[in-house]
Parts: sequence; structure tokens; C-alpha cells
Amino acid sequence: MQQHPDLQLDIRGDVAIVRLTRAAKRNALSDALILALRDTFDNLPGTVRAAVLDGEGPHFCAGLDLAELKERDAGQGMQHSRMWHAALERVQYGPVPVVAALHGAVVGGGLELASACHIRVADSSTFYALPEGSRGIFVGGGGSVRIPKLIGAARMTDMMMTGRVYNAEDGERAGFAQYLVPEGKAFDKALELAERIAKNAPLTNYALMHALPRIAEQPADHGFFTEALIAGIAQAAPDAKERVRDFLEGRAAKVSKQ
Ligand code: 1HE
Repeated sequence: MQQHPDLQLDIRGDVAIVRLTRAAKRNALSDALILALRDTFDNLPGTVRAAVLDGEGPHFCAGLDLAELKERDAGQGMQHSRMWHAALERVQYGPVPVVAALHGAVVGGGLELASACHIRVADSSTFYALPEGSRGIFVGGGGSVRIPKLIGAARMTDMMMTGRVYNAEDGERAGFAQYLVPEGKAFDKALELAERIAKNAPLTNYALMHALPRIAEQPADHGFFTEALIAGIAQAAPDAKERVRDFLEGRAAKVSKQ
């Protein structure tokens, strides 16, 4: 696979570290970079069990590369949005769970990218905004589907209508991130979590990535049925039987207060 100059892939054991390396442009996402993200998640080595997504420099991502926002007709605009959808779909429903390490600006398409990840770790420098509202455009990278699931449609409406910016603390309370850490510590925490996630039974991670969000969209009756199917599949795996035996025979860690 041809590596894009603004995207770096490092493999550390069973964790892939995917880093946006366009700090001079605040990691703004050009079309080529979006396609490189798609290809990277599509082609992760089979040994990888989890990934960290990070951004070089003081900001995670400034969103769409506004320099490329040229005159498009309605059809081209729709196709452009669909290209983002396809790429971020490979992040959310790709081969492995993705932990985003957030810092500085997580704005516009950068927030859409972060919301396609499974876990978000934010350091105290993080801020969240959707400047599309004031740029006369709309989200196009799946933000209207994913962001309300994190913070609710009312907060997203407010952000886009009024230009409201959430700081790291308010953002964590609102639901953007599951973890809030001191400045400069997001990557370390994200890597620690990814290494922990990589040790899970692959089928459990698969169920969390692929079944849980779909069950959450289903009517309750369908959801219960889908849950039963995936629960049956997961517990039948030899890996699950071994892990339960390890606990019963005193070889596995108990659940304990952190
Ligand atoms: C960019 C971009 C960009 C920076 N596209 N070039 N996103 C936005 O509307 C956010 C626009 N960016 C900003 O508000 C600020 O740049 C930041 C708050 C992210 C960072 O501020 P700062 O002071 O650290 O950096 P800067 O001086 O503003 O930017 C440094 C350089 O990056 C500068 O270029 P230079 O050649 O003058 O050095 C900026 O022009 C450039 N830059 N952000 C292009 N976004 C699927 S649809 C999604 C729709 C959206 O994402 S819309 C929201 C776009």
C-alpha cells in the first residue's frame, strides 16, 4: 500500500498507531488524506488487534481542508460527502477497535472523525466545535448521525446554530469523550487502553463494534433477539470457554475497584 505523506502508520505489537502528520495545516483533511485513512484501516496487518488514532502537533484535527472546498454542484457535493462516509465507515466498522487520542482542536470533520472511533480520550487542551454552521455549510462526514448519539441532537443544534465551543471538561460531561486526562497525556492513555482492548477475545470486540451499535438502533424485540444470537456465538468460542475456566480455577483477575 502507498503510504500518504500526511499519514503515518506504526505497528507496536498488536496495536496500530495511525497518526495524522499534517501539523502545519492543523491536520486538515484533504480528499487524499481521507482516502488514505480509508485505505489504512482497510489494509491493517492481520496481527493488529486494536488501533490508536492521533494527530501530530497541538491540534487533533481542524476538519475538512477548506482550501479544497471549491465550487461543487449538488451532485458533486453529495459524492464528496459519500466519500467521507465510506472512509469513516472503515474506521467505525473496520477490522479493530479504534481509540482516539484528542487534544487541541477537534472541530468540524475532525469531530466527525473522532466520533467514528470507539473510545475517545481527551486531554485538558481539547476543544470541540462545529464551525460548519458559521461557514454556511453542513456536516457531511456522518456527523449528523454519530454526534447526536454522543451528546444529543439538542447540543449539536446549539453548537451549529450558535458556534458554541465546548472545552475539555464540559465536553467530557456532555459525552464527547469517555476519558479526560491531563494535557499531553492523551496518547499514553489511548495506547494503554488499546493494549488492554487488544487482549480481549476477538469475537467480543467484534460484537461490541458490529452488533452493539446495530442492536441500539433496533426495536427492543429485534434487539433482544440479535443480542441472543451474538451472545450465543461469542460464548461458544474456545477462547471464551478458556477465559471462564481460568476464572473458575483462580487464574484470572477478579473485578476490582480502580
Ligand atoms: C486550515 C484549516 C482547515 C487550519 N483547512 N487549512 N474547519 C474549520 O473551520 C476550522 C478552521 N481552523 C481553525 O479554526 C484554526 O486553524 C484552529 C482552531 C484549528 C487552529 O488555530 P491555530 O491558530 O493553531 O492555527 P491557524 O493559524 O489558524 O492555522 C495554521 C495553518 O493551517 C493556516 O495555514 P497557513 O498556510 O496560513 O499557515 C491555516 O489556514 C491552516 N488551516 N485549519 C485548511 N480546516 C465532511 S464535511 C466537514 C466540514 C468541516 O470540517 S467544516 C470545518 C472546517
